Amino acid sequence: MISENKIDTGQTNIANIDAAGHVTGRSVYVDDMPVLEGTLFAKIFDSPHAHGIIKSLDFSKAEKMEGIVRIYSAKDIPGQNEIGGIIADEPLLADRKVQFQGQPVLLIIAENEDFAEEALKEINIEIDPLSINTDPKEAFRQGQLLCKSRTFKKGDTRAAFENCKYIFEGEAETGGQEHLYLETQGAYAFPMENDSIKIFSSTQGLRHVQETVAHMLGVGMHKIEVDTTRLGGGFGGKEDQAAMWACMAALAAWDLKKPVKCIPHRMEDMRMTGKRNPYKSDYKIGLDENYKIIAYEATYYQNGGASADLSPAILERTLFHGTNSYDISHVLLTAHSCKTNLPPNTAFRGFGGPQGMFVIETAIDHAAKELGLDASIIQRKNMMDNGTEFPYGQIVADCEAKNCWDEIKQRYNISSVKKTIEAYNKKNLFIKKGFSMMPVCFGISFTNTMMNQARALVHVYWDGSVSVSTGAVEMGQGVNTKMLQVAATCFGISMNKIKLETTNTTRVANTSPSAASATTDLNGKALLNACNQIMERLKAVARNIFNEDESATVMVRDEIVFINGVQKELDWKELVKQTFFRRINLSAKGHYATPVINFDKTIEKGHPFAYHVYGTALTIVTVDCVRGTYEIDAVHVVHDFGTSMNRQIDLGQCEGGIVQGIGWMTIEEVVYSEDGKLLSNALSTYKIPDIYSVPKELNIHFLHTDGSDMAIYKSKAVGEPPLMYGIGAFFAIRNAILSFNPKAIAPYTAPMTPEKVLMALYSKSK
Ligand code: MTE
Ligand code: LUZ
Ligand code: MOS
Repeated sequence: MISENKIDTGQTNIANIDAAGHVTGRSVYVDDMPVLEGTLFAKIFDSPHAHGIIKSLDFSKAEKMEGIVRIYSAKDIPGQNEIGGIIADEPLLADRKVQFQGQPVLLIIAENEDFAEEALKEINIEIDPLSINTDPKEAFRQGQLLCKSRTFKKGDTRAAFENCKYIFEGEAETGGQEHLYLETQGAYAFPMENDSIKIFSSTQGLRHVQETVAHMLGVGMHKIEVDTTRLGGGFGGKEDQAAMWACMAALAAWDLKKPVKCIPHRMEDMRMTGKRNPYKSDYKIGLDENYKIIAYEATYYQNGGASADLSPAILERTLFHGTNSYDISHVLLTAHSCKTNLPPNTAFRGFGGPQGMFVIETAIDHAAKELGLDASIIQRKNMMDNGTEFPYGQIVADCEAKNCWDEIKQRYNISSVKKTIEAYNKKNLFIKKGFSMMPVCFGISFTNTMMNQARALVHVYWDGSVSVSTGAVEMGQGVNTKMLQVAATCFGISMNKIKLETTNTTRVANTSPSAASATTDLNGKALLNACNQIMERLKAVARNIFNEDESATVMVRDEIVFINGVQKELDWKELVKQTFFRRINLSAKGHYATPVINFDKTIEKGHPFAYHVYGTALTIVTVDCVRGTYEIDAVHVVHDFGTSMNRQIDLGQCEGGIVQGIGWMTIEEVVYSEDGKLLSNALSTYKIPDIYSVPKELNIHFLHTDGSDMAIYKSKAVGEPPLMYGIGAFFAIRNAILSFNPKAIAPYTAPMTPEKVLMALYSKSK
């Protein structure tokens, strides 16, 4: 007997279908598309000041220059001059006021980019300066908030602190992070018949691009078609912020009836787009004599930049992950989204979760240092388990937190790691090692329940080949490969019979962005739904051909039809043909909406997540105490993948996420001057991890679990959670510093750059 089709172990090692294209340079990005004759090029004139009133703006000379077709300002926008996704507070082109350096003011359309760049030099802007602030706590003091502040509350912290033996308070700070996707932002817009526009956009969120362009032009969404082949990385930076470039290209294409390309150079991209939200936070933690955390309070000051963008949603996820993997009875978390004169900060892998987790890890580390313990003692003692209630009301189920931690402990023997490090540090005066443990619990689902839906469109052509469209955007995370696996498994056919189409708003409408690590779950389940519909029709035809009744089980394996487990003289191709001859629909639209989830913002309680992903990382580092430089010796992880449907891709996501997280915590430093100018504005001044900075040893172990039925094929979401293992690097380095200089002043301020390490090594507290 052959059983129902499910992803079997033989199918979990399928290579990413994009691998060959990527390494041979054949993969197509927006800028690789053949350029249509008559195409014009867009450049943006952006504000040189971070805050002020535009007194005068003179582009009369620029307009007359060679190759310049037109220059657009705010007043030339036919519909709304508005690109804000959650809150309408962000103009496409600055009108009267500028609020950050890099804010678009004018759109220049030229016959080529060189002409446009020459024209940029001839634009004169005069700005009456207003006061500039780049600090979130200062913004809070001035009452400059982007949205309503939020509070998550569980128990009664005030009363609980009365009963705590130990109470510690302090501050924590995390920096920004530049997305540095290999492919910069970009869009290529074509005027089409009947006043419609087709846009090829490098976006994670096609619906947002479609909607924003439609509003900007003052037309219905049906007039705007958005198409995305793949992204050269998004990491959250193209969840909302792709819309601006599409609007620029579409505005000119609409007006001039010519194709228009708008793709910024790297430095323009870095200057004009937002980054991961930096946070400043205050915490207070209370423990009893057994080191059980009784109460925890945190106040987060999120640096939102000049407009809300996705910051209100990011703020929410900070609250959701404020207690990470810990079971704490009394919790009070308050979060403020602060308006500053920086580019609007935005989604970045983890989406506020890492920022929240850093604060609780800081509080625990602080307590441990004061109590003369290893942080790991407090971490393990307070680990959540089934039945624990999150501060937002969801009850922990299928908890793997302790399992991951304990498996790390068993595999690597934490106490012997500790002893080895102590012995090493005793022997070596100017080289010190340190280690840390970093548990992670990350909720899967968009925190906005409404967004947890997806659709897919499947055509089976009558020669047996298949076309699959979903709302998922491939950005390197391998979602297309996983989509092919879903369709191939459901149909019982080879993956090379299936074509994964571009993501397109006319085939799959109203998509949620490819984000929140939920792309594969949502689109995979919608796709499975579509494939199952077609499969049911095919099965009925097979029964009909062999005169079987309803009770006969039909399946296709390796393109051969089986009835009641017995192989038949009928293959997939013939079955499809017979179905078509009977005039039965070989296409289907699938839909999926995550069941169970809900959240009531009025009481800040509910069950927002379909499930959680768990894991623990053990990080070991070596610090050169003469130079302040460091190396990550090892990161050992036990991660809960559920039942991975593609181990290669999932491992890649884990490794990439960890290295990106380590980068955020160590060497990546977004620096603005006091007047709001981005100083780390190029690859020469902003350092991301390279092959030399990755951990020398990186071991990722698959936790043995059953997975969750809420995940596609029980294969849990993997995109974001591993990034947070990188937080361990901060604490491991800090520990190494303290073993060199126990009196070091080493604030909980990330990133822990070599410069800061050096300062700390030779600092001295009283
Ligand atoms: N991996 C690559 N290679 N490139 C990316 O841009 N984005 C990350 C993660 N992994 C990203 C990536 C982010 S921010 C998210 S939310 C998820 O992938 C999105 O894809 P998923 O929902 O399919 O996991
Ligand atoms: N985007 C979003 C996200 O709109 N909502 C989310 O909850 C989310 N989570 C992670 C990443 N992007
Ligand atoms: Mo990822 S921050 O959800 O794009």
